[in-house]
Amino acid sequence: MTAPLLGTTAAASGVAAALGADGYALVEGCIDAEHVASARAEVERLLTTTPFGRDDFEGRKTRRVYALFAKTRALDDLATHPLVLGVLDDVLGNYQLSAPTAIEIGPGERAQPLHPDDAIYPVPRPHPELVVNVMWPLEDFTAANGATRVVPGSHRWENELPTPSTEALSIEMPAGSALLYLGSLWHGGGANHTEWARVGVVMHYAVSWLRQVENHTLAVPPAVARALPERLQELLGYNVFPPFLGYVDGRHPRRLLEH
Ligand SMILES: O=C(O)CCC(=O)C(=O)O
Repeated sequence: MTAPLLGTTAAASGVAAALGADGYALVEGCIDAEHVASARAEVERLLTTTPFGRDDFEGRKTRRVYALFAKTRALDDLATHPLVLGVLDDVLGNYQLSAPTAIEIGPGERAQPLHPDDAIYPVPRPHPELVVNVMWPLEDFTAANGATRVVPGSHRWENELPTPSTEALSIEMPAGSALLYLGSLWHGGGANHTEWARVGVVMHYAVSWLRQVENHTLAVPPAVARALPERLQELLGYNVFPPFLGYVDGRHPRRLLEH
């Protein structure tokens, strides 16, 4: 089985259609090698002070960098990539960054348990899509080094659970690709059987009427947020879901960033 490959000229509507059909879509060539290298260098820098995970879900040989937008500017462009935002406009409508995380799966790590990311919200399935993820591999992802695994079509499952015979597909993809997958899709990080760590950044978005998994308006100091592009400020939570969900003292939260 191969992943749907939409190519560099993929239009947002085509990617959204693939997400609806399969639960995931792979778009190669979204960022160039220079961009990958600068993002990778920054993530490597942050990883030097990042501990390993605390349980089997985070991964005991896996390191995760949270509060990314407080720590580096190298990933801002990924968060606001035009193709991604076009797909999100189509699939989620009003959305925000929820749990953006850099993930380094270390040598010897076991496969992460399969899960749907939207299970964190106590909303019975099926439901309208609440979450979309974008995995940005900062090096080539292979089945051997822990490529993200997906269960195609599982976004349509209601109460089914994976079994030992469930076929999870490792999405092999070159650095610079974007793997989009719905929050309702069962997926997980792969086992790393190589001697080298696998590094990627997952940008996790949720509809704006839900609570963000990470509280970015607290994680990113206002002095940092103030200097960011307006769209990124909105995605971090300086926004309302119309007409006024999320106001601060009766006003749009963007006002807090004005001098
Ligand atoms: O690292 C990956 O490939 C996926 C990680 C993931 O699904 C998660 O941490 O929720």
